[in-house]
Amino acid sequence: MNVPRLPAGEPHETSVLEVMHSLGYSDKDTFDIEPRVDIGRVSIVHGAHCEVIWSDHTGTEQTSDCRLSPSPAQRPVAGDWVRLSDGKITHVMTRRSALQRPDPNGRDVQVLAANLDLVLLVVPINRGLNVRMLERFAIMAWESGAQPFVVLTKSDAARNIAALMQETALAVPGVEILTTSSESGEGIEHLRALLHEGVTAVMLGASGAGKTSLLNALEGSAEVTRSVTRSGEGRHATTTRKLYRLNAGGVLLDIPGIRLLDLLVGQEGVNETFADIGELAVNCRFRDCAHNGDLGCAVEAAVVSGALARRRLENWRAVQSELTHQEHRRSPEEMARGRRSRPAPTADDRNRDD
Ligand SMILES: Nc1nc2c(ncn2[C@@H]2O[C@H](COP(=O)(O)OP(=O)(O)OP(=O)(O)O)[C@@H](O)[C@H]2O)c(=O)[nH]1
Ligand SMILES: [Mg+2]
Ligand SMILES: [Zn+2]
Repeated sequence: MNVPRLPAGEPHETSVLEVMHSLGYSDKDTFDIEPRVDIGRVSIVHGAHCEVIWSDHTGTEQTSDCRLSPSPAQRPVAGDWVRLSDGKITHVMTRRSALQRPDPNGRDVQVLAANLDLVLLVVPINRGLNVRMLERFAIMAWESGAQPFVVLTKSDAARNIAALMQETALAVPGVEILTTSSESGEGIEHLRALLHEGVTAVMLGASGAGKTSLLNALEGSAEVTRSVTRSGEGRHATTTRKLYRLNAGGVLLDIPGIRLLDLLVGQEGVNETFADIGELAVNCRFRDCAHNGDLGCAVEAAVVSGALARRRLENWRAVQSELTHQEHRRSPEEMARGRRSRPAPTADDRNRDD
């Protein structure tokens, strides 16, 4: 455990820690608070500027509008801890977790939010459950290094909730599920209890899933929400990623809706989300079994015996092929070279001096 090093007997330093705690600082953070060093947390990034909430050395809370450095390595996102000097960001602390998706240019990744404990998978159930979407959000959450947690929304307008919860549990095994309604208040108290001091959570969900409404229900606040079209296009209410400090003591990031196509698929996240298939695969004859007509495949045998839903395997295959496609997109050189056994050198490889 990483206990912040603070000199004893200096009352103002205690207040520095208080401000830090109100910003979500916890023993999971791997940096120390040093005397006379200004540390803060990025609450929102807009264009070439970002807002940082920080404590000066007397423990007085400050909010600064900081210019971003043009170097991408120093480019903070909402949730980042930063060191400041004269109101300028001098250092972005190493992230202990990060929610990422493919960059719109398709070749890189974009960090959406940093230093998270919980990723709330916000999925509406008023029109049934979108399993494909839920699975992909779960993959993205597992990849982030934070704990996924499913928040099913709009329960007031849903039917057959027990069946939907069962379907959810099958899609994301091992992940806790909570049903909520921002209209009736169902589940809001439970959610509030989850978001206590020291917890940083982000809401991941499609546009119109009810993320901002949850924030309002939790806080009694009135951030603007607006109905969205069925396709989720064109009328996104939330356009920035922003960190809110909750009355419950925790910190919650509200981000714009994520489209299915924008999701980052990673092998680790796939393995966690499809842990049931992984368990069965232990008994496949070949270690690299593709569970697709391979000899001695235990996964396909489970589908035949009824132990595994066929749809589950089909979804796994779809995600696997997306993963391959994304890897190629991120590495066009490799694609151009065709299927050679040796992967194309990455920038890191080229910088090695061997
Ligand atoms: N019936 C019902 N409708 C809800 C509930 N929560 C949200 N809505 C409605 O769903 C619509 C979208 O809600 P938002 O909270 O703006 O959704 P969002 O996830 O923040 O959407 P983006 O900001 O675009 O990502 C609004 O019309 C809300 O009134 C709920 O618990 N029950
Ligand atoms: Mg919103
Ligand atoms: Zn197999």
